Amino acid sequence: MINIKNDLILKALRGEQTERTPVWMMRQAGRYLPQYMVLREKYSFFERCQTPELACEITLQPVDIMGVDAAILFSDILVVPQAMGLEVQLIESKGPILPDPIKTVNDLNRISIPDVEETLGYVFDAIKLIKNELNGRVPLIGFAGAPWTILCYMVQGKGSKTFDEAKIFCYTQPELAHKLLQMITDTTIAYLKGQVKAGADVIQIFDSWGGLLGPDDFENISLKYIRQIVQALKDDTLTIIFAKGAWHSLENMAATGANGLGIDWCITPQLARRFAGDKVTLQGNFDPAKLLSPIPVIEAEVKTMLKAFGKGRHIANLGHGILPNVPVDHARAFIETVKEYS
Ligand code: 1CP
Repeated sequence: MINIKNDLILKALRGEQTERTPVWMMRQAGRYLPQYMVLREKYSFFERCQTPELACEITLQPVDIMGVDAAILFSDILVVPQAMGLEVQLIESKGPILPDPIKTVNDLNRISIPDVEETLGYVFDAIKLIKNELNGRVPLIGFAGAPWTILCYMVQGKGSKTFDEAKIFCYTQPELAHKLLQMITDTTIAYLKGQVKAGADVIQIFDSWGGLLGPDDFENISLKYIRQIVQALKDDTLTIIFAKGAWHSLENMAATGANGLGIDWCITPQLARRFAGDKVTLQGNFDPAKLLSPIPVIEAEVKTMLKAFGKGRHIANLGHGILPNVPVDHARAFIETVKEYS
């Protein structure tokens, strides 16, 4: 085991005191970095995910270039439906396409709970390589999509603002939907345990579309399954739940025993803290579009955000992924302002 030199994020998640607020950015390995664009031109998306050397190089780019306090594995949440037997294509400028989505019981018979070593072993190989290359500089965050967010893509077959087909599937065929959600959950638990075994120090669960559900549906369709994942991992690693837009359920999310909760910019840090209680670390919540402001504005707004969170139990981050059109020096101003503030 290599000792982690910069363990600010691990300490913050355990509720220990840190000399300053740690910082990373969701989607920090991506299109805003010219070094990523070079590899994007040479290799297809899944080549980049499935070749451990490429995934490793891309994962390390923001650590080397931006000086963030954590690395996040370069991969995608949609490798899980792919491993379960659904075809996933990534079309440039169109986003993900699943040409044969799940609509009926017959479709469910086309997929299975896979052997994760066999189908996702390339991710575990990438993690081992990344841990080696990081050599203890910063912790490595592994991740998966929340079962509801994965169902969204498996049923809708593509990105959507409303995921109405996925919702209708859950509302009109609940038995089938819960069967699918449980299959995704079982696959995800095995997958994340594999990531931890390979060396991931923290696991984040991305429920990007959690906010499309009302509070009762969020509990029944999403949190019920996230809870199973957090429970299954709690003795092995530190966990963060990021359910975008689901601020109404912060109290219930905190009760899962997760170490951290991600919040977006549509809730104040003060209100999020009131809902979540004081036994969990909050992560967020800078509006990613604000990184397009002039640098002095970014610096002032970041300080306002840090003040609102107050001291301790906070990991600075964006409220969702970084946008591809953000200038690198603006993203760096975000990171540097957090690092200098104390
Ligand atoms: O180069 C490209 O054009 C590919 C764009 C891209 C990238 C860089 C996709 C396609 N995925 C990724 C990597 C990725 N995806 C990471 C690792 C990199 C990092 O964070 O630094 C992570 C954590 C994800 C997670 C992911 N994929 C989420 C959850 C987080 C979020 O942003 O909400 C979701 C919803 C996806 C699906 C997906 N994959 C890719 C795109 C463009 C999308 C979104 C599609 C949509 O809008 O519905």
